[in-house]
Amino acid sequence: PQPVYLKDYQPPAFRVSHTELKFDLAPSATRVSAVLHMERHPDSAPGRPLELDGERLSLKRIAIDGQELQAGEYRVDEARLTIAEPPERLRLETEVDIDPASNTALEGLYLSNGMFCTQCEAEGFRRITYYPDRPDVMATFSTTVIGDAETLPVLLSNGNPVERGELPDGKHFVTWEDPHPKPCYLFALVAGQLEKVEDRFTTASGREITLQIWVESENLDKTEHAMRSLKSAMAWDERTYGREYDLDRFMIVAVNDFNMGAMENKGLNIFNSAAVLTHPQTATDAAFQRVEGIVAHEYFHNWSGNRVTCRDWFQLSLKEGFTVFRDQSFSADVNSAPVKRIEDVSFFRTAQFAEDAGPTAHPVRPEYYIEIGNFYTLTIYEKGAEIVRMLRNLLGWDAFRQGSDLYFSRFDGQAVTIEDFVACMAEVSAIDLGQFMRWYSQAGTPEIDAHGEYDYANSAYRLTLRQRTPPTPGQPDKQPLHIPVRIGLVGTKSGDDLELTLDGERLGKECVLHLREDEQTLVFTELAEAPVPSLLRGFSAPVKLRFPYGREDLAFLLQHDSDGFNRWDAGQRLTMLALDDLIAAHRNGVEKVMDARVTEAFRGLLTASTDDKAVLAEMLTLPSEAYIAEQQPMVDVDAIHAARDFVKRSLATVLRNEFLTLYRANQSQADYAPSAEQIAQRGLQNVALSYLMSIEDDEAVELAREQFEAARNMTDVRAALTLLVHSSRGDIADPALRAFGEKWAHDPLVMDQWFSVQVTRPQSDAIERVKYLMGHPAFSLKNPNRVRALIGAFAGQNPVNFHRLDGQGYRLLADVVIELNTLNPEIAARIITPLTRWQRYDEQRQALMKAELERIQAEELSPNVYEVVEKALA
Ligand code: BAL
Ligand code: ZN
Repeated sequence: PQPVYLKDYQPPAFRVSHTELKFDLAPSATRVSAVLHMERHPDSAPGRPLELDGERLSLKRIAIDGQELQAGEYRVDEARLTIAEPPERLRLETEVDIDPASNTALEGLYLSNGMFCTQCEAEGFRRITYYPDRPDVMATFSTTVIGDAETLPVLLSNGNPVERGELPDGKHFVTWEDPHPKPCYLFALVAGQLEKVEDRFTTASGREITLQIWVESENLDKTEHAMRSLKSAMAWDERTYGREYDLDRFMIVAVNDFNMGAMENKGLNIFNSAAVLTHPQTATDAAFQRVEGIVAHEYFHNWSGNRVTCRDWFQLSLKEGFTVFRDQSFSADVNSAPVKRIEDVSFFRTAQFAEDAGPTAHPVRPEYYIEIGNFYTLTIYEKGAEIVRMLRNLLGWDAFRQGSDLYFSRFDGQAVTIEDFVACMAEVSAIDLGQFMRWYSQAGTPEIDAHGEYDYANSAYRLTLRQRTPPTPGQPDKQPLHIPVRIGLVGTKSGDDLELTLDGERLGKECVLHLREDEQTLVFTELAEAPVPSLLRGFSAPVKLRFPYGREDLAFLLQHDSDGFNRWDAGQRLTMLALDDLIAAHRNGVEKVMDARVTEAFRGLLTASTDDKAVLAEMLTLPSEAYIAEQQPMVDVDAIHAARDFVKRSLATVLRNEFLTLYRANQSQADYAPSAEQIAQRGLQNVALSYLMSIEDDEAVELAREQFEAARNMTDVRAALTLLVHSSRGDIADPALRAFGEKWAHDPLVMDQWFSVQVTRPQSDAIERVKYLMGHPAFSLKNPNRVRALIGAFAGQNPVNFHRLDGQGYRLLADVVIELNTLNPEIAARIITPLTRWQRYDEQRQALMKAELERIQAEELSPNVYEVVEKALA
């Protein structure tokens, strides 16, 4: 497969003003008739041929302006249809047959549980009909869907329905018109036996919008939260960004087989059922919050993505980074803002940092790709969002909002670039963002080494920051970045933020340093007392910041930092120092000793009164094994597991009464609501239970058992079940698992949780369980959610077993990748990730992992898997 390069971008030779589609739906032979109204692009050189993308299409007819084309007037190969000498303006008609029933890749038009549905981003539309499948070709669409009236009573597409009727042979049709020009990646079609829940939203300007969520009938009771989230997101986007919805109806459809979380098709969002369906008894608090965030994310795309879209796929972060930033801000506003930031950063530093340090590291705007489907990554999405957040921080909200308004008004209806977006921000703020643009072109996580000294004689604090970005594949040398570092100085006597004076200027109690050079030194003067610096407050830039904090400093910041995020981070750093010692002790076979400062810090957290239960639950949560691994020069999965386990048990032993009190004080009573308050309370209850269960004494096991049996919400049921299954008490866990499996056998999303709970258990039989469960009737390799719940959870969240020294974990994953490579290449290329990180492990494991990658490489590979494996072995 050949790479595509950003530098080779050319505007399309032809544009499409209007697209007429007709689908005659049948599982194995759907006839797609297309009429494209086209004309040569003003920037195209005359004589350039007309090229239309098309894959797996069986061409039945082609005509221009009513004249059938003869052989020799066009050429078809496996990727495109070429017309060498087209007229400058033309009406191109094609008819093709496609086979949705055999489409297991879930790109283009496919069948899910007997329902027809589409996924076109990034390049799925070319599996539906011949078309210039690129985001800078925007057209209005009119779509007629024809299907069997009995088996396909509901026929949906983008926009507004304008006509419907009966047809011979028991068929019926609906015609949809979408008046907003859109690229074909936003096209959508759904047909099936669906039922809807309907609501209304009145926009700020008084327009009435019909909101519909379409689901299979058994899921009608699982839509309430998504609908509430949608209305709340619509109101938020009007309030916060001045963005109103622009069609008369907004539809969401839940689909069982879906590669992504959801898709922002114009007016017809298609959702993975896991990203939209919730019910207190079937979905955890985390799932409720994820649904809220994803519903908002897809809705927000209507402006940041659909009205203004990307010129080419290298600009993917233009819409994704901005939209993730928007959905993060929304979730922060409607829930606990500090907790949302802690969760996002904690995930980012675990998973995106690992991506940035691995063989598939790429800039937020890549320079080339083989398969764009491989670039729906944490770097494009989450790091892209951090870059937008930095812009917000550099400009301040008001100017940032002005920049956003300018961007939407200047480029409405256009397909644009990241430069266009940043230029709007520079224009409204008069800030030079030239150097800042390097954030988009340089891969890798920048590292800042900071050190500081208090000069007692002059009451001054001298702070030096040095930045460096390590080499990444293809980018050996890096330039300094423009990094906003938010700083406070906390007085060691008072515990308060000190007034900051820099070069004679008073800056208040917090400032943002613009780090642009390799090294910069600041001297804060007129300080009444020695400070401990609080750096990178709120994680003001996506970097690794090192400062030689002593453990007392961290314990101090944990108590006094006025920045909630940094207070939490101080606790994490303190725990990490203790974990580092314990990991070393484990490796050296030395007795492990718990750091009393950590225990005392936890005692402080448990005994101080707090009204922010959500933050407390985060503070009491130990860094995950994956996060700890990310901090180590070489990952020793067994030592990490043992060290973390030791910390947990030590804390639980010394603070057992405190954890018990916390548990009792927060036990669920009220009827379930996904409110911030209740979620925080359940968070505390279950974090307390997890400490108590780490000792596995009879009382704790009994508490978990009782909770499992009595709880009426999935959050509490699943927490208790997980703790039991991950304990050594098979006598209690096995019947609980059985009961759970029987109760929920009919609900695939709950069975996914049942799979995950089992395959993440640290005991040594995990691989055998994975193999056994792969034969379970509820499992199928063809369904991405099942694959993620079983294989993904095992390989990503069970390090001690995945990295077993007999190589069985690696072999299992490679076998699955090989099978998925033909079934669903996009999922295959994602699920392989843990194997690609082989450089991080010891030699023995490296050899085993590489051998599996080489075994995969020897297969006939899809471009998706080929690209990832080549990079991993380069
Ligand atoms: N555009 C793909 C799905 C999403 O990011 O919303
Ligand atoms: Zn998105």
